Amino acid sequence: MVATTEENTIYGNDTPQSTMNTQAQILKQHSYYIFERIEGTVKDLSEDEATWKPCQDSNDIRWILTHMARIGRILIPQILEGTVKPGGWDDDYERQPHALNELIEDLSKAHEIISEGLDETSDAELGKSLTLWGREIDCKSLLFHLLAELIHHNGQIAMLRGTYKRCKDK
Ligand code: NI
Repeated sequence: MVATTEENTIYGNDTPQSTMNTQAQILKQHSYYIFERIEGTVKDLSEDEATWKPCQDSNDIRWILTHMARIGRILIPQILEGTVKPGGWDDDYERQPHALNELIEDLSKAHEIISEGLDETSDAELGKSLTLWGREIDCKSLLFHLLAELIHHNGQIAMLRGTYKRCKDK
């Protein structure tokens, strides 16, 4: 029997409020867009380029990539898994040496972990509040912030690569 419009309204949506994840899916699409941009920015990056600096006190691309890989591979998954420590981030990824290809692989793994994590995150969970550095913040705001960090640092890499190329081409 075909359900009436009235029945559809009442029973048609079998997704309970607690498992709805429309917002998480938008974040997943946004993160796809961000990681696609990053992939393009780091394509064919050489060791020489990764350690080049426009001035002595500048960060090089390797440093920025390490920072980004930590954000994508460690910090964002900690938010999705609910394992953020109230006292602050507790990993030491940035203090350990990583080969260039390892950093790029970690960013690609980060994309997978974040996509899968967002598939398993409900909108209700995104709205949950957590404590970081003694401040209350909801998961969604923290995810917005860290995804913005990735695109922000991606722009720095693009700028450094452009400057490197112009200096070498002289
Ligand atoms: Ni940063």
